Amino acid sequence: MSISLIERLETLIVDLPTIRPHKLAMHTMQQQTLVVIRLRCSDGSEGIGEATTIGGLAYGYESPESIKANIDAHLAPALVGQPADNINAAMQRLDKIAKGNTFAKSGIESALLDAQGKRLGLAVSELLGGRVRDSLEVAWTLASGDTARDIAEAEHMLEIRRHRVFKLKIGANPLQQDLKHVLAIKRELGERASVRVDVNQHWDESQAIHVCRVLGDNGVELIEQPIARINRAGQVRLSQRSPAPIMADESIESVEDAFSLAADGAASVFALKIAKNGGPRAVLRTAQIAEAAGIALYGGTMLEGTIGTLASAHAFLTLKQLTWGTELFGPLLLTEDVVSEAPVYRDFELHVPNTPGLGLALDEAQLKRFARH
Ligand code: MUC
Ligand code: MG
Repeated sequence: MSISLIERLETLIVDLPTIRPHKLAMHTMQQQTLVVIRLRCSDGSEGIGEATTIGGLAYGYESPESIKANIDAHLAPALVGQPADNINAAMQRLDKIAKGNTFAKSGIESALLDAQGKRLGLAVSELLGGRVRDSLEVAWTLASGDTARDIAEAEHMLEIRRHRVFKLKIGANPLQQDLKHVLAIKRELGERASVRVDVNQHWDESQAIHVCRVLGDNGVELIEQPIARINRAGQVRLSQRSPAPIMADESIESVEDAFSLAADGAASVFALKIAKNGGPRAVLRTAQIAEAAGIALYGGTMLEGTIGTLASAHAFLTLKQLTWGTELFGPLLLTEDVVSEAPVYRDFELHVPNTPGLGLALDEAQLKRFARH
């Protein structure tokens, strides 16, 4: 007999300001929008989760508004009255009534884990089998849209020892302009930093074959999702020919995608994102596929705030290998957040406390201030 039942699942859309516009190939973010999920249980425990995407519907198939609507109308009613402490049963129930919707499911799975962790007095990483590290290297994304400003930003991050790995968002500009931008930054930072690029699917194979070679030959260490996710054969060919490893990001929209990518040999690195897999437990299934296939791992982000960032971090703390580190910098892109304590970034790493659940508390006043009405 379960001692705790799910009583209510509440969703709240929160709009938060960012430190500067964040330019991606498909969208320029002027703010970030989170869907905060509160899971109330009959034993009085509460779980917090977050479901966050980028640019409304510009990045993925779920928007903050559709996430909220689908949880309110379909996912929450399926869970009310169910045991709160059986996460397998709850998530299997959601998979039965809802196809896809991995962002919404990820927020709910995070909330279930947070509540269970608080109930048992265990950190989520311990619930997931145990952490093998306490901190994670965190890359920073240079995406101001201006080369000189990006260089100044990188120099500042090196100086304050917050980041020494930089991901450059490219793909929106003509190829030669993007190349000039990346090579100028790499030349300036030299061996002091690792420079990588994320193209967000904006090249075609004929462009990518040439540019990946130039980037790799000039010290760019990793190339993320250069071509469209649907061009699987092209990605296989590119992976074989590029001197720098190709990382799959948009190509992975489910654990099943991860399996077929691995089977096809379409990437030598996977970006792990809880939102694209359906939660911190689901993302570990993708990690296991990668490990079995000899594919390296990177801890990705959908630029979540602190809740989603910590939910990701707890999963990544348990991994055997995380060769390419993480990019869990979402909270640092925000000037405001809805939790009472900011996460700790120090000496190039995010340090994750080993306290019950996700290890955070909501700031009710901030939640009220930034909630969309
Ligand atoms: C993406 O495509 O990887 C992650 C970091 C960042 O700046 O954008 C995201 C999305
Ligand atoms: Mg990406």
